[in-house]
Amino acid sequence: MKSKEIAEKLWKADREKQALPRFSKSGGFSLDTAYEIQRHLLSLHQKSGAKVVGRKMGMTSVAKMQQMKIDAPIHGFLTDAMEVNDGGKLSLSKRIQAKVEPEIAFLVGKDLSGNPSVSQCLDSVKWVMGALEIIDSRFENYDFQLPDVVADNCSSAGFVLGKQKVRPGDLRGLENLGIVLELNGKPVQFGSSSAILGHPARSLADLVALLHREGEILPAGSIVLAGGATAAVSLSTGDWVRARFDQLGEVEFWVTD
Ligand code: OOG
Ligand code: MG
Repeated sequence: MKSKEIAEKLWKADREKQALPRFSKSGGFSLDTAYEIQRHLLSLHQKSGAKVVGRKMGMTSVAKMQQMKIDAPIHGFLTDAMEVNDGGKLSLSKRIQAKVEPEIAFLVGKDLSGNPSVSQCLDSVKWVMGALEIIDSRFENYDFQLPDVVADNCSSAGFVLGKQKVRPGDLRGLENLGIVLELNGKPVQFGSSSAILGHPARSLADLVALLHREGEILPAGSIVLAGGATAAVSLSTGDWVRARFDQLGEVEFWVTD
């Protein structure tokens, strides 16, 4: 199958809420091909009217690597159509098997390119925010290998940005912020921003380096999710999800039919 056809299958699986067996079960493809498929998938999102607003990193913490049994950082794209407002509603009517995970988000104020250092990345960050990511694998039971999940845009389905925006210089230790994920008022996951490659800005630096390998840059204005700091939690209708972050406030949403 050609990359374009695989992207169309993933797009259809998402639109029709019909999860697929992982491609790696029947031969699969390389990681380079997986990113090519992801780029075709992006054009399908764009054809439907969505606009790219940023990028996400995945598998940047031990908690996620252990949960998903994949140990290499990966990246995907975020579009305006994926955004859910803080305090808003997430409808499961369009989702297959949605899960949520707390993340640290950046708004990048200056273009980032090449292989920047962590401090160069921090200099370019305008805002740091607490965030929640909604993931929804297009593979049955989240059963995938590295190239599968990359092709599937790293399971991306949605994101919520906290209203509180903080400049990196105004934070006392971006590399060790406590994070609590609550489901219906009960804490279900605990983490720290240190779980994200030791420092969330390391994830940003790795993202820019990965994009550079593909001949791309991270433009000013991009939103970046640095990767889950805890394992992800499954969502059901009626759930109230809230994440609480040291120095970055709270982010929440409600899950509806
Ligand atoms: C893949 C997405 C990984 C993260 O933050 O590590 C990810 C998955 O878990 O299905 O978003
Ligand atoms: Mg994530």
